[in-house]
Amino acid sequence: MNPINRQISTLDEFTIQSLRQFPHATGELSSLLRDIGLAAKRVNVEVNKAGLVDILGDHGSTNVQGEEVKKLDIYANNQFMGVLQRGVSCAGIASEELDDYVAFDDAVSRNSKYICMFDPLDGSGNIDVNVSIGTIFGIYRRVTERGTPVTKEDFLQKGINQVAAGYVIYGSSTMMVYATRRGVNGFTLDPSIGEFCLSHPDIKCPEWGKIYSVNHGNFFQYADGVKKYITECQHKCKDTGGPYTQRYIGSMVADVHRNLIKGGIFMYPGTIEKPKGKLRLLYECNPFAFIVEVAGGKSSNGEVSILDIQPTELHQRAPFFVGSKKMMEELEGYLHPRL
Ligand code: AHM
Ligand code: MG
Repeated sequence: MNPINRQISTLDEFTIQSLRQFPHATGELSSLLRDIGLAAKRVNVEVNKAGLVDILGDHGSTNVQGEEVKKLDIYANNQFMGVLQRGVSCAGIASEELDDYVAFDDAVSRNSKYICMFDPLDGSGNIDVNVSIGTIFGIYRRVTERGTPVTKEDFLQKGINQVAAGYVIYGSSTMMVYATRRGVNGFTLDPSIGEFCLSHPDIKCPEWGKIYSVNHGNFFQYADGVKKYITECQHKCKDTGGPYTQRYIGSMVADVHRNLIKGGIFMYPGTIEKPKGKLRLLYECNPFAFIVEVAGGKSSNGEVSILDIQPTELHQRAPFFVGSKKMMEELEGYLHPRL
């Protein structure tokens, strides 16, 4: 086909097209995903000129709206919270950047069906060195009555209850990837039209991969089973008989995105100092566990699927293992050896 005639769906077209298959759908989820896409585009503009911030204005200076120049993760948090609050589908949010959840308290929001939890700018420590960073989000149907303000109960849901989850990667190109129970699809931002366009339809995580991603600096702090598995990764690979390849960017969005596409395993285990590891269950682990499981992979905290953990606190942490199904099963063999 002549490339000029090729039709590429934008994120909006794709979500509306998906709606047509469900005549009873209200369009609220599509509208929420569009809001997230809009916030992502705004954050992308700022992330792309992050290196210029000190040149354009030091902290303490003001921007064109007369507001103080804020750290990018606060900026990102405010963008995501703002579009969701102004939208018509979200009754409240919880964010890695905020101490408590926020119940949107206007009549439209109180009537909305969904809540959203997000890490507005994951890996933000990497901004200064121009390494890819990202946004992570999980969307749930509220469990309290519509028409009332959301409560903590709406946020302390198991990951398995997610209706959709996704991430935005601000990388060599900017992509938004989201999953619903029906599949995982990836959209690349076309800067010439300012739209996310479907570039990676129906993503499946390969059953096997050759990549393992873990912070080796913590090796001696890990449990014996994890150490044994990492050592095994250094010795064998199912396909080639050689060792697996180690890749660790230190930006989970970039690490898990690569492993989702190419096949691989990502691990952030508990350590002696921090038995629950570093990553937040609600904002980081649950969305990625959902995306990778929908794509055919597996997730675990070392005991059960991440998606089966009943949260008790908004900011609780969990050891996190996620990736290709067979590699995860291989890992589980080391964590729970049969006697
Ligand atoms: P953040 O939410 O403060 O940005 O931290 C999360 C990030 C992940 O993206 C990444 O996988 C991890 O921290 C890296 O941590 P470490 O440097 O301990 O390996
Ligand atoms: Mg984070």
